[in-house]
Amino acid sequence: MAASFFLAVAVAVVALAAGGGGGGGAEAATVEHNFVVHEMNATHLCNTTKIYVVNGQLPGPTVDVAEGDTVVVHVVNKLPHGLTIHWHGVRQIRSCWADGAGFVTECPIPPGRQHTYRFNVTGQVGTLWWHAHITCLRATINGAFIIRPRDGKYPFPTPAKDVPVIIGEWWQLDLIELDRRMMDGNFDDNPLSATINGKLGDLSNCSGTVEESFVLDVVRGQTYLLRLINTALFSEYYYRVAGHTFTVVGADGNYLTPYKTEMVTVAPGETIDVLMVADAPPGYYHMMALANQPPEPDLQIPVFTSRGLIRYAGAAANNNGLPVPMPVMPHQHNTMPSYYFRKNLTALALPERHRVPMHVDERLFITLGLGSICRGTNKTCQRRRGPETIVVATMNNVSFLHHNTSSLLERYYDGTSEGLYTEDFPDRPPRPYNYTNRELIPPGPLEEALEPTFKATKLRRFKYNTSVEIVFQSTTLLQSDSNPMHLHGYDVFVLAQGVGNFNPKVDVSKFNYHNPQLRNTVQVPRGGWAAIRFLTDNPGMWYLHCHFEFHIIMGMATAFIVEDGPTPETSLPPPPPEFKRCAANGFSQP
Ligand SMILES: *[C@@H]1O[C@H](CO)[C@@H](O)[C@H](O)[C@H]1NC(C)=O
Ligand SMILES: *[C@@H]1O[C@H](CO)[C@@H](O)[C@H](O)[C@H]1NC(C)=O
Ligand SMILES: *[C@@H]1O[C@H](CO)[C@@H](O)[C@H](O)[C@H]1NC(C)=O
Ligand SMILES: *[C@@H]1O[C@H](CO)[C@@H](O)[C@H](O)[C@H]1NC(C)=O
Ligand SMILES: *[C@@H]1O[C@H](CO)[C@@H](O)[C@H](O)[C@H]1NC(C)=O
Ligand SMILES: *[C@@H]1O[C@H](CO)[C@@H](O)[C@H](O)[C@H]1NC(C)=O
Ligand SMILES: *[C@@H]1O[C@H](CO)[C@@H](O)[C@H](O)[C@H]1NC(C)=O
Ligand SMILES: *[C@@H]1O[C@H](CO)[C@@H](O)[C@H](O)[C@H]1NC(C)=O
Ligand SMILES: *[C@@H]1O[C@H](CO)[C@@H](O)[C@H](O)[C@H]1NC(C)=O
Ligand SMILES: *[C@@H]1O[C@H](CO)[C@@H](O)[C@H](O)[C@H]1NC(C)=O
Ligand SMILES: [Cu+2]
Repeated sequence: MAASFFLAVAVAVVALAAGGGGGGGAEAATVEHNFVVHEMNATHLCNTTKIYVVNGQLPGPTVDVAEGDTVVVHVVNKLPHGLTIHWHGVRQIRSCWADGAGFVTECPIPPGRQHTYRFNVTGQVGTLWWHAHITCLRATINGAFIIRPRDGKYPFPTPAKDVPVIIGEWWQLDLIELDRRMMDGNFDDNPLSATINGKLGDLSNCSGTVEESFVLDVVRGQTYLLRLINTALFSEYYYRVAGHTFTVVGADGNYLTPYKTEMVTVAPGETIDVLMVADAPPGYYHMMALANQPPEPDLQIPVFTSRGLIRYAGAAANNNGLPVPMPVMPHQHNTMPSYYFRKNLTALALPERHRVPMHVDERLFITLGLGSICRGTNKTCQRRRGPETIVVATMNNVSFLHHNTSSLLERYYDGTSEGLYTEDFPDRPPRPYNYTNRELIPPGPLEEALEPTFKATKLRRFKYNTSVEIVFQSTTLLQSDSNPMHLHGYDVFVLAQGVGNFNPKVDVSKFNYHNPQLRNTVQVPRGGWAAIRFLTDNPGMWYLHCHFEFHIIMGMATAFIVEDGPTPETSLPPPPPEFKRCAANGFSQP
């Protein structure tokens, strides 16, 4: 059970603020939460382990706001280590200080201390989420962040009920220990199971004890809005419900053109909103989340699934003796359904939000892959997954060196960045090669010359109001994963995606300027590419990283500096009075 201090925590205080109006809807409110982050014992698969949670809940509390509201969250850190909370997908316009990216926008809240995050939610509607953004803690410290339309009107029939469906993982290993091992290039650890809303599901059992399943109660004829969120550290998931279909209506806090499908796919960091009509004969139906992964010769992880249940009101307890239908899932090695699913999605173009910049000021081409560095202080070492190397992840052949005593934003703001980072993140790969050649995957033989790399904190600076185009290219260097790339502080237009190597001569003609999706997380296909465009209209220090936890820890990350514009309204304000600088949090900077 949760410790007693949890009982003293008020769940949410909603207070009306002055002003607001807008769209004839309800007035803007201040939504206030207390998050007490603490250790808790949990028992799964016959083993009691210590986990890290918010307010005794797994998943954590839902933040539920209307567009235009102010959010205030008081975080009390009762863990024995540092903590930050990131508001994943919230644009944080001119409030970069509240972004909660550990050592990027703030130094972590020390054990026993508290911090208040305060920000506005403007111009976004749908589902986002929040999570710890330090080490691997986000596996259990996470929750849904729902933004409702200010006027209460959806561009689709109002659902009877909406339900977060959080797909995650159950880790038996301590998450701090997991982080330490991954940083050392050790990738032998795996979760024990996938979870749906924290439940492992009845396909998992031990000593005859079956794990609990997530159950969704429905009434025949009603429509449900499922808010899917992938909080997993490792995998992209396929999700289906037997006997039912979905209409996809949103993703990452933006509406989509309604798209009918039997299956959705959601990568770490992404959210997908779907409508599901309970239109089947009353009874029980299984839902299923299945992780996909590249086939061999890529290194294999176990197959992760979680099974849940749809239960119709009035259904006989024994389902009239009939077996409960199971959805038919793709093969776990078939990653193409993910590609086709995303290709079929377009934005529900809103005139005030959907102006794709038609010119490009800065063009980047960024390769995503793995590499290796020598263990210890050796300058040369035996490559090809030998004991002398540490496998790392790279963007344009730079493996991001994460700092652990300073905040990049603070040092940028203070003008004291020298020695901490440089601003020479490369705009293109230093050494072009056949990025998707299968012979770059061990046993090779082509990877040996390309895998040596290095660690450095290289950032990229942009002037305010710059139109940036980036083509991300997933490579097969050492492995052939997809890469869910997440940019803080922005939604980006996804102009196109493709398999194989990006070829500007052919592929630019496929760009969708009319109604491209706006996403904060862009799944760059396995062995393929994705092209994005955005306008630098939000000054600050914005983390850009892969949302596979092992990739970010290994260095598939950088940060974008967006300079102030010409006016106070286009500039990053000073840190708010309640903001705690690194020194105040006990970090002595080099
Ligand atoms: C978890 O269980 C251990 C062993 O029974 C106990 O010492 C510890 O106090 C428990 N922790 C919490 C947070 O309840
Ligand atoms: C939120 O919006 C209000 C009203 O526009 C403004 O006064 C306030 O400074 C904003 N707060 C933040 C943290 O951006
Ligand atoms: C229970 O989990 C702990 C922590 O990961 C692990 O060391 C131990 O071996 C597990 N015990 C069993 C019976 O699986
Ligand atoms: C437990 O799991 C195993 C393997 O998945 C399965 O074969 C078995 O039927 C399950 N047992 C129960 C009681 O559900
Ligand atoms: C849309 O999805 C269907 C079914 O998966 C697929 O056959 C089709 O190719 C997709 N459309 C596009 C444009 O990718
Ligand atoms: C460093 O290089 C030497 C000579 O090649 C080798 O014997 C040693 O094991 C290497 N050290 C590490 C940590 O790989
Ligand atoms: C902090 O970073 C330094 C240098 O990058 C590294 O040597 C050290 O192990 C890191 N400490 C922790 C606790 O991660
Ligand atoms: C690149 O590699 C792919 C996959 O192995 C291969 O089909 C293609 O022909 C190669 N392209 C070039 C230009 O060598
Ligand atoms: C990365 O840079 C290293 C030199 O630092 C070089 O040996 C290697 O071939 C490069 N790899 C790629 C993929 O560019
Ligand atoms: C941004 O730049 C465009 C021209 O590229 C200009 O028309 C616009 O006024 C600028 N906006 C701001 C806020 O500076
Ligand atoms: Cu990645």
